[in-house]
Amino acid sequence: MSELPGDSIGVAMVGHAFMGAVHSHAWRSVHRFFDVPLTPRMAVLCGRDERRTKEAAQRYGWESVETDWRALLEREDIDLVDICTPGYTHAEIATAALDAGKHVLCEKPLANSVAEAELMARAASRAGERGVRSMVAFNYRRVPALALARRMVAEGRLGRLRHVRAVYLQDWLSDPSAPMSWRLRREQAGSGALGDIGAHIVDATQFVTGDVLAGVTGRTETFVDRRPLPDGEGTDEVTVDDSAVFLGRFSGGALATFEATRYALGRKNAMRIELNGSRGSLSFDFESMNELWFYDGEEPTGTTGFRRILVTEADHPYLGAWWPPGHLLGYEHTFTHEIADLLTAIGNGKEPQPSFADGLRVQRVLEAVERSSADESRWSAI
Ligand code: SOE
Repeated sequence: MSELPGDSIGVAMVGHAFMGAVHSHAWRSVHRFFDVPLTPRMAVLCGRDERRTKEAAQRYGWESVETDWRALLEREDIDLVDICTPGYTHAEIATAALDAGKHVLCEKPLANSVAEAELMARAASRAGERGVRSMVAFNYRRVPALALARRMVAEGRLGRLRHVRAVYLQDWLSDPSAPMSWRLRREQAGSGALGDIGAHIVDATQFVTGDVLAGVTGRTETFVDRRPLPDGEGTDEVTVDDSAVFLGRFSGGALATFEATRYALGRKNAMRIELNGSRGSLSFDFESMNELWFYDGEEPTGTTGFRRILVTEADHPYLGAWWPPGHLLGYEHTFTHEIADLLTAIGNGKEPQPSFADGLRVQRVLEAVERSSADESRWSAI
């Protein structure tokens, strides 16, 4: 690791599409709003195409570019590698970076298979013994309303959890003529809606409940199995799921239902979670991400009802760093929070959360859903 002056940390980011843009925004602003022990230096952006990478570096504020991620591992001025590339590249880059002594932040899902995630978790644990840290980027944990929900569950405000209901609804594939992309190829994305957005609700429900899924059963479906290539020259096969629906049981006894789809017309990024406990219920929808709805079952029946908590008070999670009450936060802030937590953990010599071991656990859930879906004998025909 480099001998950077004072408290700075040299960051390299691999990939500069949607996630690269949003991570860049967070790296640029985190230390201006949060008292983090390390100040990021946006040292290098890495991408395969030199011209496009240079353009992106200039736009997002990176000092230099590389076109081969292996070069990052040789650079003394790089302390941390942020992986914002498709899933099939995660295992190779992350394990090499950790072995080279670089901290790693890796986009979700951690990998494309349990086998890859196991390799990564092992590399993370080896690296951890040398003080080299790793984290998987499940950003929805850093939505203040969901962090507040976790706090309320832990304080017992919901009592004993009975039901967990989680959906993640998008609609960008509803049109059968929407073009092919890497997200629709198993060898690149691992799975479809299941891994891309189902992984978020698995992580977020485990985070909010403070519990883990003990078992699942489910079905995945591909509604449109061929799509036009982006250049209009022919079509290609879709090899991932379009939609996944599954049931789960938490180790604490709560029953859970999950739905992840890219075919819910009109729902753009509706990540919704509802919890029902013996004392109360909570309800959250990312499309209104500054709100958390709480039903307190212990209030007198005449006046009880779901009430909206506007999660913008200074004592709500992360809010102290931002604007006065009522001035809303957005999607990008979740990444700033994620990186603030990461830098705080690294600076304080702690393991950041969620760890690669947590990412592996999510991967096991995804693979269990696929296993169950592939097994016709678990489907009761009518
Ligand atoms: C696309 O489905 C996507 O960008 C996901 O990959 C992200 O993780 C999610 O936050 C928004 O939707």
